[in-house]
Amino acid sequence: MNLNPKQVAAILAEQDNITILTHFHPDGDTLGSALALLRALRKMGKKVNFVNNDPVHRKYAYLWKGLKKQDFEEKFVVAVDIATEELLGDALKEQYAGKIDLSIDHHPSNTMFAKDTCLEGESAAAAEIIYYVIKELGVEFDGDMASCIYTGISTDTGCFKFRNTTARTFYIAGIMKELGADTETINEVMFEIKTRGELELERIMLEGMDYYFDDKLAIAVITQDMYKQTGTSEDECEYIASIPRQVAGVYVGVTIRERTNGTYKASVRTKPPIDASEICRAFGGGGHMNAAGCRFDGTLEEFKNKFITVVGEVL
Ligand SMILES: [Mn+2]
Repeated sequence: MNLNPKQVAAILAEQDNITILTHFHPDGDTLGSALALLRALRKMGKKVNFVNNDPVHRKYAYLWKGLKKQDFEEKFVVAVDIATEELLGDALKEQYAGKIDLSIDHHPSNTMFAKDTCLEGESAAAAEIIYYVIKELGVEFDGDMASCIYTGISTDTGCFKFRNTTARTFYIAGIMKELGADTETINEVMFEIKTRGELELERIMLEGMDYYFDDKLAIAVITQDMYKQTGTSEDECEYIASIPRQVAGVYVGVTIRERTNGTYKASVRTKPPIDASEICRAFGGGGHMNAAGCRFDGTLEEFKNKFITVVGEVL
């Protein structure tokens, strides 16, 4: 059964000693959702921590400003913005697979891995659902919570540019602004400022970008060597996946990244009517209509060629 935010709030109200899990290579939505919920539950007097599989970029530090890790014996585990147990990352998967009590998510590809799930596939961000959960919990919003929700919503919509943005997205963002979300700083940190290294990485990536099918498909590659060369790292450069699709005429933008273990992953961004999650399913991945991802264990050439085949079939 798919729970609604009211039912989620009723379950959470009964629980204590809660751990909130984020997805691997945490982004603004999984972190913003986790921290908004954590702050709300702590306001109710509950003991709550959040856990990440990977290091988190320092630009997100304001999300947990003023919070300390609490000491308790964990009794209830919540996953936010996580479609499959694979996406927990290796360490968290090892520890929590099969033991997650509640999943709050907006990926239509959610595999229903948790005991209870609240899945709203039409939400632009998991943070939209978290907003309604907190409202149902009856906790009063403060500026920090509003900033957390706003971060989730703005990052998953590319600052309200992507097609997942709905009237409800703007509505909730408006309420967050009114409740004290620091939208100016968040927008600047998330969408405006880049380091010289990041710009240099973009330059090298664009130089090597290849086009196929009359420029309808663009494939860019980022290697570990390129991170080294520019002094950047993967968690700093999330936004880069949206660049290939920015090209006029491109319907499918693929950004392939080499992982530290030598395997590859790809972010796929599409324009309508092309379904990014359908493309990624051919690789065992998934996601949303216009943004999805997958991993691959073979060589870079094999990965590229398979994309050319799969995308050729849907174009
Ligand atoms: Mn999300």
